[in-house]
Amino acid sequence: MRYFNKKIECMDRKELKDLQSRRLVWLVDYVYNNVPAYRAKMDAVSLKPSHIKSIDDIGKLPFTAKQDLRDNYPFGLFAAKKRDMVRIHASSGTTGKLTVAGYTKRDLNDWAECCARALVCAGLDRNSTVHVAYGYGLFTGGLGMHYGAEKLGAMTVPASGGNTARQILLLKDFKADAICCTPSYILYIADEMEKMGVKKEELSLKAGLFGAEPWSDNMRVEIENRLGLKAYDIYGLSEISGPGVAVDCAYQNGKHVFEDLFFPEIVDKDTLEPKPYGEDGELVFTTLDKQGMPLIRYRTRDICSLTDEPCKCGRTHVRMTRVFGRTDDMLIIRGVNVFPSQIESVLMNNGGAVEPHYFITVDRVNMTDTIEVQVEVNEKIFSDEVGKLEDLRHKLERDLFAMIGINAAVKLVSPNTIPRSDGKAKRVNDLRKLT
Ligand code: DLL
Repeated sequence: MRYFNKKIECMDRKELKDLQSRRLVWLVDYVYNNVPAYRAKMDAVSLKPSHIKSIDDIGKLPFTAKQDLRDNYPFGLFAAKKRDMVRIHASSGTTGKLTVAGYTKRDLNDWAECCARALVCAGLDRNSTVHVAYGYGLFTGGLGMHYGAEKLGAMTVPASGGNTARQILLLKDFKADAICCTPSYILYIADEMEKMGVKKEELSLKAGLFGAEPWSDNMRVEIENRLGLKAYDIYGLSEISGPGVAVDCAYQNGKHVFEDLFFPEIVDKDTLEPKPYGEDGELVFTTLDKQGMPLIRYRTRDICSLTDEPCKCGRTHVRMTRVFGRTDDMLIIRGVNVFPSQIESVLMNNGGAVEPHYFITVDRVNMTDTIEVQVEVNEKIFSDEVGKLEDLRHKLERDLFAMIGINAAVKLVSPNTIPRSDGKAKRVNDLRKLT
């Protein structure tokens, strides 16, 4: 097994805990003295930096939420001096202002290391060619993976998103060993390859690092089959750094969280009480070594669980499951909580009859919530007789009812009708919010 930083990635857990403790003690003192908003939060609960002696004290610290970033927009949570900040990123949320993140040189170095570790997890090394098709710009995907690939010493292709025909040409001609993009974009690339008559064997892809949006194990199988590569899940968020907070290893059995830098907790999304490993809840991160914009107990809104079961790869850092929903993309339809990921898993469990391209519309008609799921049918089924399509539609409606407990109308649409994205896919339109 190969690692980018074996000493850290395979560190004995007791030693890792000591490292986390030392870093947390530093961090709390640092933010207390450099970020007025943190000082105010701590003062409000009469907490002094000296009260934090080890990582076990983390529960004493107040949470940080997206609203804190908005309230301190744009630079109010920066802890380092302006002259030491060297990079800004930002992500657009569903509501209002951008969420801004700022980095010092050391932060960029740590982040690049995380992405380099991730690439090694996916089996790459300095002899590899890495094609980065995440967007470059304020979004962290492109530049994050780019600097990671360079740090690894791989030949890096800064393709960015868009112009899919050219991407395919570059993949073919430069013989990239790996591609980094969203899971929805790689499927789009696969569709375009089919149209252009390019076979997967004409490319040299062995690995893909896919993330920035939720995806499922069924989607993994589809991607691996269509592209002939091994698909790794990579997780991250701009507030914490960007891609490379956690990543699958060769065993693809949960993403290792780089715990020397990001301390993960799972809390109950309503009571905010910490939950033990193995239980689902909201993922919370503390950045243990960041200078530019350190965050304490940042509520990601992502729902998943953690495990500290040993992993066969030898890495000792805990693993997180797939993100199976966000507290803020959970739809409440006729009082029932529904996650788009549940709908996706039903659609993808139909033996390949439908494509992983779907769009959910929620509306309110005569005071009652309605939900419609449009999904693309594969070419073969679409050209079959109408009776079969009707059977499929009824089956999907029954399966959806069994999964989510409410009736959803399914509309089968012809291949390639649902708009594709070269970045994060938009899959839900909740028209109720507009009224
Ligand atoms: O999406 C960073 C990133 C870029 C991660 C490239 C991986 C690859 P944001 O735009 O700030 O940052 O969005 C962060 O995206 O809170 C999750 O809800 C979601 N997300 C990111 N990775 C995954 C993943 C980047 N692997 C938000 N699975 C996060 C599920 C993911 N959701």
